[in-house]
Amino acid sequence: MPGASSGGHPPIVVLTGAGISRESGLATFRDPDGIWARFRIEDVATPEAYARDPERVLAFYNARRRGMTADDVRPNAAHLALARLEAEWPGGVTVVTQNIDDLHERAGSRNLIHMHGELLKARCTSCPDVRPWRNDIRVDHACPACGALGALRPHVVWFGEIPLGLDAIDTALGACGLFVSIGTSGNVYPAAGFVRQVRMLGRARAVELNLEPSEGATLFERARYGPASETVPAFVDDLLARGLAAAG
Ligand code: BJW
Repeated sequence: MPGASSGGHPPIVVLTGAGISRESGLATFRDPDGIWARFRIEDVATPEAYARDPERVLAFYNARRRGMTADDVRPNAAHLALARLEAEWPGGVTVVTQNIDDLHERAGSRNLIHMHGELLKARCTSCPDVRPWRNDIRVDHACPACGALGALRPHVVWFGEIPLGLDAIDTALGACGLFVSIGTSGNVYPAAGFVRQVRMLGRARAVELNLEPSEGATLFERARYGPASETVPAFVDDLLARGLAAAG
């Protein structure tokens, strides 16, 4: 029985995607008004695009960084509910986010893995330096650590690059008794494969909270559909009141 050995409060892994930040004012990728309706992936989100035209790629991310740091972009009720779950759930909660915004940490989540990186950091392609970076990155910037010119890039994971934190994610998925996927379309791997991974291990229940059924919807045992700002707080209240029975 999932969670039977841990008294109804087994470790939880929550996977989040762009949908959780939409009601904070940040666009998703694949919705009709999403980022990929305005930009081609091949132009802005691959290492080849950056090698070919770094100014274009940096401009894309500079604009998104400015959007993300706007005064009216704040954590919404869904981010806050996940931070409350982490604070109150006895079995421990790991949030694995595909998002490069900082809304989970601003809401108070601490056990957090940014598998696709963080836009408020820059990294150097000439040395191992990764550092907080809130301003535009320009092609003529020098790396503050090694001095290399034109080597700074956003600390994000593009298509064809290996996501971050995969060992820690594997460990968390292997130990969890509940997997919750929130606001992700299930199009991008390896994140899209996590639900299959936990179901194959046979120890975890899997729940989807999304606006609509995702690509992998049939792999989840339970689903609640609606805006994250409503479904996530309600699900968290239910979990904290009834334990794993809320996911059954
Ligand atoms: C709401 C809502 C509301 C809206 N409330 N919900 C063929 C087969 C299988 C795999 C591959 C393949 N060919 C290539 C691959 C691999 C490739 C891949 O998956 N490609 C697919 C397109 C097929 N993956 C990679 O290259 C990854 N790396 C990799 O695989 O390395 C190899 C490796 C892996 C493991 C071990 C060893 C080696 C890297 C992927 C990098 C993705 N990067 C991006 C850009 C990051 C930086 C940036 O933000 O610009 O990440 S792409 C983009 O998609 C971004 C997102 O994190 C990611 C996922 O999108 P997400 O979050 O799901 O958003 P949407 O818009 O798709 O969905 C939003 C959802 O929310 C929708 O369902 C809405 O309904 C919902 N919603 N409003 C609740 N209010």
